[in-house]
Amino acid sequence: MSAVADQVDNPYDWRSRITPDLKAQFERDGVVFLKQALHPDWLQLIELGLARVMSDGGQTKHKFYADREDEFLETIRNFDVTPEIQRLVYDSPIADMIGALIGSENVWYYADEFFIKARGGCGRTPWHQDTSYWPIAGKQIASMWISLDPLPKEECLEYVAGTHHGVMYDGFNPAEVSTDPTLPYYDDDLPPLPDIEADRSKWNIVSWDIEPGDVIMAHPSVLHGGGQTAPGSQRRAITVRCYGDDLCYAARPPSRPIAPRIPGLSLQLEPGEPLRSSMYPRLRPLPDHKRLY
Ligand SMILES: O=C(O)CCC(=O)C(=O)O
Repeated sequence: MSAVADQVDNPYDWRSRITPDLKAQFERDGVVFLKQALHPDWLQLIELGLARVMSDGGQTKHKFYADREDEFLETIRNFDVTPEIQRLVYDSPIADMIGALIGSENVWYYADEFFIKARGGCGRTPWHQDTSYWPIAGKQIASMWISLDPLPKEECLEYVAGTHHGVMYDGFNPAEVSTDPTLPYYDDDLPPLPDIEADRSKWNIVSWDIEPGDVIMAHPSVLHGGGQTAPGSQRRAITVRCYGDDLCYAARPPSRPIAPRIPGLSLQLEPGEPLRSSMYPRLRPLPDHKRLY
């Protein structure tokens, strides 16, 4: 088989998957879906990383709906403490795919998060935009959402297409999600989140049936939220977030810390400066000290 035919036939060759149409869709909707884009080996690595995170008492498990039947867990910046997630971030095609989608040859790591709904009956991930919590501005950033479990679209992460072009709302308050998932985080100058669940028909909600190996890539300013798990189901997902050249530091309301907290960042950077910090290592081009050959 010729090299060109091989590229087109091999779904795991990311170069043939990030097409001009896909990039145009990302620009328009802020979210795209790719079937069978990640080789099962990368999923195995995520599974190993998740097992280490769950047995690591030093990695904080944040609880949504704490101590209720619908409780689920989230862990953030697993990269900092988990060799499997470091390998995933440096060695897998995730950074290449995000770089190609956002149009940046330089790619930096922003964060990763596990969302662990380990059984049926775990609650909804509240609707939100990530950028409300993050000290950034710019277009060249995307999160890749990867589920280890097959899911029907109702249990997948859902997005309101195009909302990255609109208003930046306040975040939800993690401590109050059991009471009202639209209660504001900063309660300062950002408008409160709309109650999307109250009338879903008013919003252009998109989601997909998911098989392991499928991925969703989204701009973090797109409103998104996640379905409950059905009885007998589980949904173990990781999201990996990377950015490119145009991303800058930006201030957020002073009433609450950004999430995750990055103490010292506001002492190093002025609003509008490129987001450069030892917290955000370069992934592409791969630094020499990360080359294995
Ligand atoms: O998986 C989830 O429920 C939430 C994911 C999320 O908010 C994200 O990827 O930004």
